[in-house]
Amino acid sequence: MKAFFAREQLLHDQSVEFNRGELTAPYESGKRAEMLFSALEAAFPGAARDAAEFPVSHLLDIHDADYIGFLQSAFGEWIAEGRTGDAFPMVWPVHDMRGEKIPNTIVGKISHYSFEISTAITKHSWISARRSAETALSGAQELSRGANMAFSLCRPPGHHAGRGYFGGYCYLNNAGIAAQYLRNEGALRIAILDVDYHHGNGTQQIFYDRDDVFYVSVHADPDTDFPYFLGYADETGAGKGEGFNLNIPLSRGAAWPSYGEALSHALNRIGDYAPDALIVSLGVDTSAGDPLSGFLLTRDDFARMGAAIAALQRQTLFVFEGGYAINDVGGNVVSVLNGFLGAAHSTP
Ligand code: SP5
Ligand code: ZN
Repeated sequence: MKAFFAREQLLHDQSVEFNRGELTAPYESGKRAEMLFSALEAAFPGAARDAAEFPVSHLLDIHDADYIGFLQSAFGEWIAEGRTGDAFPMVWPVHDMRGEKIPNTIVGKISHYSFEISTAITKHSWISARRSAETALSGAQELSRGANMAFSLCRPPGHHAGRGYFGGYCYLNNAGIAAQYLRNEGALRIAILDVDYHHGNGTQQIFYDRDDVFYVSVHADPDTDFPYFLGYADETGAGKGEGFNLNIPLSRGAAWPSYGEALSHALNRIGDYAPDALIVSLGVDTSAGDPLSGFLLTRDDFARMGAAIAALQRQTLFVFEGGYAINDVGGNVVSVLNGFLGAAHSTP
């Protein structure tokens, strides 16, 4: 197994996060990626690889050009207007307001290109987000060269980022960018299995009208959990993409019996689709004890998850997403990968 990582991903460093009506330390920190990297090095000696660099065209395959331009210049514009802290969005064009407008000032622009208040643009967000996408691309390239599996330690995460917006700690849709890379390399059908606690609203949006990328997500019911406004079971795709989006929302408190059943259903549907490759948006914020989540998966459950995924017998790229119990993240990810590799070894 190769595990891709890029040090520049640690540079993004948000000062505070607005949560529960309070300013808190950000849940999504560089520390969690550093600790995960150490756990991977200990569990899989020699597996670590530096992410390669890729042309920006791979980002433009998935994201709007004006959004990519905005991400690159936003922090500079914010500082040029005399501000000193991180660039936070503050106002959104809801309901019948003029959502199509892109105001000229940075405060207006940052609102146009975002959807929620806990995620800011900081001095190094762009470089970290770009290297995170390149970390996913490096894993995809490994698959295109014939590897059975790879792990991409992406940070910041990606699945909440849409074609033209950031939020939920995400700026670039790493899994989506990797999926399109594999399509460009000749794969006909890609499945994305999203097991993060939260629904991947960005990934769903990007592929909603496509039948060549099947998005399947098991997540907390958006009736009670972020991102609230997408991720319901009746969202099944549109146009050519009808039938190629599958949401399986679960109630808070879900543990392995109900989670495992939902995962089996998801994997059966992916098996029927017969994808050339599988991308797993691997959030481990489903862990019991995660500060943002309400699911109750254990270390052993994560190994069961890995084994269940391996049973599909597809080329598989794991792309890291959420997971905020920083002392448990490494062990849980290693458990998924060991579950996958153990099951892979036991089949010829
Ligand atoms: C990639 C990813 O996992 N993004 C998650 C973004 C969630 N952002 C805000 C969640 C607010 C949850 N409220 C805290 C409840 C604490 N008990
Ligand atoms: Zn999450």
